[in-house]
Amino acid sequence: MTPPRVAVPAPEAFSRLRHPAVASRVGVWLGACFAVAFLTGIVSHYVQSQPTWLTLPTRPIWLYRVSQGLHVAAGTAAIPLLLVKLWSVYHNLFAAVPWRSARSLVLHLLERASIAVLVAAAIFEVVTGAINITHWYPWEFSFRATHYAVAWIAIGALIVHIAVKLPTISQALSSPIDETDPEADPTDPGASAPSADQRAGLSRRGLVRTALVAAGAAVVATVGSTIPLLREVSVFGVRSGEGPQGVPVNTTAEDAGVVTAARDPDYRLTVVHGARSVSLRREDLVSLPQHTVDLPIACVEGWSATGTWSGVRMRDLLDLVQAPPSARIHVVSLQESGAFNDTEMPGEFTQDPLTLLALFLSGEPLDLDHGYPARLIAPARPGVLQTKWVHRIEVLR
Ligand SMILES: Nc1nc2c(c(=O)[nH]1)N[C@H]1C(S)=C(S)[C@@H](COP(=O)(O)O)O[C@H]1N2
Ligand SMILES: [Mo]
Repeated sequence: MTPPRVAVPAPEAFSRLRHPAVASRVGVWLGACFAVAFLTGIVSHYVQSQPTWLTLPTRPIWLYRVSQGLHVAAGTAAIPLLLVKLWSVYHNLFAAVPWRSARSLVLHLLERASIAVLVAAAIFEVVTGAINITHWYPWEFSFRATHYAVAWIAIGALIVHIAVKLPTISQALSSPIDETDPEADPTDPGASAPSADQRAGLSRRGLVRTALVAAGAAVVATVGSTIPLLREVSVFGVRSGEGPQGVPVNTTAEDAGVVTAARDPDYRLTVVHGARSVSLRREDLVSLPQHTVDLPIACVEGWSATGTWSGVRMRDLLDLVQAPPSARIHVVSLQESGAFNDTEMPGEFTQDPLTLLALFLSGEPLDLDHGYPARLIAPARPGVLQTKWVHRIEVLR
């Protein structure tokens, strides 16, 4: 009697796909995404923490825009790849541990423990990153410190994993992906000549291609927040690219609770250097020499947009209080609470002729949501440090 033909793949078709040939190929791409995300993550961490021992580059002006765009794109691509990778190997986690000797038992358990750490860390990074780019902070812990610490755990566990699996990986990568030679791996049901059902189903090559297409599609669907040309196709981009004066808004003046203070006619910018200090109204700032620069706001969340900013050079303001060359400063916002209401700016940025205390965007006075009466704008810096509603600048040394 001929068995009935069914459209669903037979179970052995799945076991044929859950194979090192798939796991290693998807793993190579996933590893590449993790490497890019790790390196650009280190960049972002230091650019934000600005340790005094490190001189940060101020050129090219798009440095942070590109590096953080890559970070978010690599993390996004990693999501479908991680799912396919886990699907192709998870049965191994529950397989019985072969009992040969105490030593082999310990080695097996150690290997599984390291994979458990890798999987947990990888899922944590991808999930917290994805939640962060939607600008939703549902946790108590500091996102940046935790995401950074777990990245080291993930990359360490990844290196151990690659080292342990190297023989399997190199064997899998050097054999044809859809191997049908029974000699190749006698324990592999897919290694025997494929049945009609198996041939009709998805091949391993097809699965790897599908995973890569899904990763590419995920990137294209989100990266438009950074690349204006792709904005139209980026249906899941977290920022539409729209906002007052053509630049998206991260925190509005209302959210920051600064509407009254920012509109107050008694607003003064105070610049302090030791015992010296000057107090300037917005009109005073406008009557100082004005400069215009094209610089991007490049948010850590991956979106970015270029604005044409005009205002006073930071260096000119610091000269008013005779600050030394390349002085490090502390910048304070009218905003009273929140993590972004004050920032430090190292000397390489305060000295840079492109660093402005901006008063205008696209030739109009700054929108209240973009930081009216005055906001920082500097090259190659993350958006989070481009403080809005500035009212005090202190020279640190
Ligand atoms: N005072 C203050 N400044 C701030 C913020 C803030 O919340 N408060 N957000 C920062 C972040 S995270 C970004 S990305 C930019 C966004 O600037 P925009 O809203 O003008 O685009 O402002 C930065 N400056
Ligand atoms: Mo941001």
